[in-house]
Amino acid sequence: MAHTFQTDDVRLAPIAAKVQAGERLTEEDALALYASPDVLAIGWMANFVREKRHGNKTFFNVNRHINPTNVCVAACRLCAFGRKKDSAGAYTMALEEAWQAAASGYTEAVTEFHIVGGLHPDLPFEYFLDLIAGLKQRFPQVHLKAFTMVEVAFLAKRAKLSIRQTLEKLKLAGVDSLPGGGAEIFADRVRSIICDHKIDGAEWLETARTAHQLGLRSNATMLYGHIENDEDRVDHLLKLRALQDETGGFQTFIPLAFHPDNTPLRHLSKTTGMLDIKNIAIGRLVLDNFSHIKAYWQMLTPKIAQIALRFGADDLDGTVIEEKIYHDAGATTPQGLRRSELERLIREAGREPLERDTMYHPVIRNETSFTVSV
Ligand code: V47
Repeated sequence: MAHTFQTDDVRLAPIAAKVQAGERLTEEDALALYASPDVLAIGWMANFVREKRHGNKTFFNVNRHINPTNVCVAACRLCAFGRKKDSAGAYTMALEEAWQAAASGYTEAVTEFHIVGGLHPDLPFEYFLDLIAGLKQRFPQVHLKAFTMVEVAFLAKRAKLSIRQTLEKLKLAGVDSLPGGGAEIFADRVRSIICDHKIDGAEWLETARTAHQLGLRSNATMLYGHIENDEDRVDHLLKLRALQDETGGFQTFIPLAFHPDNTPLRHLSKTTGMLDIKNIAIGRLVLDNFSHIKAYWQMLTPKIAQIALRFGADDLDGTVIEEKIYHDAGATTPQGLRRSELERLIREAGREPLERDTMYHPVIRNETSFTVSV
């Protein structure tokens, strides 16, 4: 690292000493980081950790999002994607349609399908099992990262199964890992306002714990920039860190910037660059037991995500191809980025692009084929 640590903020010097000594940060440290405007000093520390773990390596993948339905019994105030069954714009893909969506524009390059959707009141559990089994049959080499903890808990209730049984059946059908959505902010006070119909924070964590016990790895998200405060964010991070100590099952932490447009919270302001960068950096610093911090370019914009690569992030997510959840909420980012565009963003940040599969194995490509090194 070329630069030395500098700050005028007296709260940060002892934290920097801990970071350099590889010591775990406390709740008070995390609150001091959020309270400080010295984003360069915070970024220095996060970059120190990031480079110690990954050097210049920056990960991305070639993936496609599939959202089989936007019909949702929950009416979360944070969401612009969900629709009631009979309302305008509601859709539910027939299985054939979902498989076709997966195939549309499909090339051998795709290594992951990211599959999430609404909590549909009528679709039987078998629909989801068949959806997954059909995808596995048609695209056996593609990793299926499917269903948030919230969807799993909902499917369990609908099928009158335990969370464990539900996850076992999903795994048997072909689910390879779980995405990190639905975590939002764990604090009840916030959850009761932004997503009161969802499982609570403790249930989200318990579902993740069960998934990890069954050998299914998952990601974890945190939605920021709405009505939460610093204490809520720190509480969220510490709960994730505690579960990771126990299971080691989380792969990546993804701070998600709230997009208010077209949601019942549309009166709130959009997040700022400072808040975006601080959440990446503080996530990197507090979650010392997470391997990866993802700057999800769809949410942050490619420009902020690129800067984040020098503030703690080591992953940009992927090509995505077709995104609905944030675009319904007013995101103006492109629907997808080409592999070459992701590589350019990474190279121009002075980093080394490394295509990965979902499990962070390197993907080696030549003109006509690819192999995943395991
Ligand atoms: O859980 C919903 C969020 C999440 C809005 O695991 C919103 O690799 C902003 O979790 N503004 C789903 N955010 C997306 C998600 C995700 C994305 C990329 C990669 C991975 C991964 C996971 O999107 C939801 C919720 O927190 N969300 N509505 C909104 N208006």
